[in-house]
Amino acid sequence: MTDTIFSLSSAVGRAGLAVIRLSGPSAGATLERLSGGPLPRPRHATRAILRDPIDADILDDGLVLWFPAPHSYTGEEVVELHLHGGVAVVSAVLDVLAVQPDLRLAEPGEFTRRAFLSGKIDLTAAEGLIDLIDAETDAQRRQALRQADGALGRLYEGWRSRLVTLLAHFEASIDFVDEPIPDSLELELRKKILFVSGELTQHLFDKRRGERLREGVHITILGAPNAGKSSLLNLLARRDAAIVSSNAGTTRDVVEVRLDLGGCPVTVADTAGLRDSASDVEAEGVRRARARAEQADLKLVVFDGAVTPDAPSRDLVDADTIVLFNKSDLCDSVLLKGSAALGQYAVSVKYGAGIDEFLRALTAAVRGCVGAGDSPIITRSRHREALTNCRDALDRAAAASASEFAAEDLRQAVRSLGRITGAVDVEDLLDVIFRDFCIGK
Ligand SMILES: Nc1nc2c(ncn2[C@@H]2O[C@H](COP(=O)(O)OP(=O)(O)O)[C@@H](O)[C@H]2O)c(=O)[nH]1
Ligand SMILES: [Mg+2]
Repeated sequence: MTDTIFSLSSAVGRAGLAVIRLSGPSAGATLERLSGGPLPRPRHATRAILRDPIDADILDDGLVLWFPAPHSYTGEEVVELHLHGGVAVVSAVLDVLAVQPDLRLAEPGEFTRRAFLSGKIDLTAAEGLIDLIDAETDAQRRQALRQADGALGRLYEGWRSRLVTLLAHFEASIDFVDEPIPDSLELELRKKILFVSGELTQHLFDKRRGERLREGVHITILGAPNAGKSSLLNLLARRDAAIVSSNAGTTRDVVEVRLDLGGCPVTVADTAGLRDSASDVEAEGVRRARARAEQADLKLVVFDGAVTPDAPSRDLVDADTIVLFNKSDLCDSVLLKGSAALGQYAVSVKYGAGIDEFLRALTAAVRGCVGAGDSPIITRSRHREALTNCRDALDRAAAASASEFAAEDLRQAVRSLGRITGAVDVEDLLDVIFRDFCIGK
């Protein structure tokens, strides 16, 4: 028999309310024991005085909810205790639960793991729930909610069931050797396989927008020493995150801040000024700056508008770059001619001139990186890997020299999709996926 698990499902610490959740075959019986009465009406908040069953000592006066199986989050019997959120209240109730028969403390993610195992949600929905709890910005919240609702899972299951049907045709022809697939049907089947492969290719061609939204868009600030890079970082961060100084070469290591730009999470990195340096430490800083430039989703290349644009910075400008000519308070604006940049702005970071326009362009560029479309998109490298495997197997199937080989490749493709949603055996993946969950979820 499965254990009944319990845990504090709200955050630890002093608060107005706290929620303790129980799930498993003894959840209902435990509630009866604590409340000293019959089970309340299912799914209705009911007031109850909770007592220690051993000495009838009062624990708290709160609300309880009873979800009989299978109509609950986990598919098992579930009880929620809504308590006063004091540290002592919560620990008194947890202590009493810990000594009840058949009860034990839940492991992180165990409630959701049970929801998956009982078929309440698929793996992509479980991942969506983790993302929803971790979401820090509005766009992340929307993406996570869509995935938790099963949109991504439905897309993958749709492809999988189409492939299962195609596979059945091939398998039938293998089982009945006397009745090989007619050539015209075989051609038709292979066309359909290629069609699904094409849809997968389109789905994969997403510039990692979903993953970028989960992880945050990486922006790197680059430019010559003294151009105003650290000043720009501080402006974006609205605090003194990096040291600003008129001494060239002050910033040596990469300084990072995480912010919310128009609902999207971004990590902005300030770097050492690009120049040939006498000092080893500064040279290492320049090496790190260049490495960052390569990984960045977006680059902000800053020039001191009062001096001729330096070659090392100019060389970094590409289609993922916004160019800033800083210190417009000191000079007339110049622009790079024939540049591939996303945009060029004359600004004064110190005095605020031109900053609003630049911030609008930057926010639009960030949104472009993550895309805020309504269709479900890939949010994890695990999905991408499985989809790529699936697509490759489909292409092999379409080109296979015999039906047997086509069937084998199709089986692989079906299996790859099944591993994303958890429709096939994914025992080996569960620990990795649920590791990211917090306790009580
Ligand atoms: N006049 C003027 N000075 C600026 C402006 N932005 C930055 N500075 C100054 O330029 C110097 C170098 O700035 P800093 O942000 O440390 O540049 P970094 O070396 O590129 O990080 C500092 O003295 C800043 O105060 C600006 O818009 N106008
Ligand atoms: Mg600096």
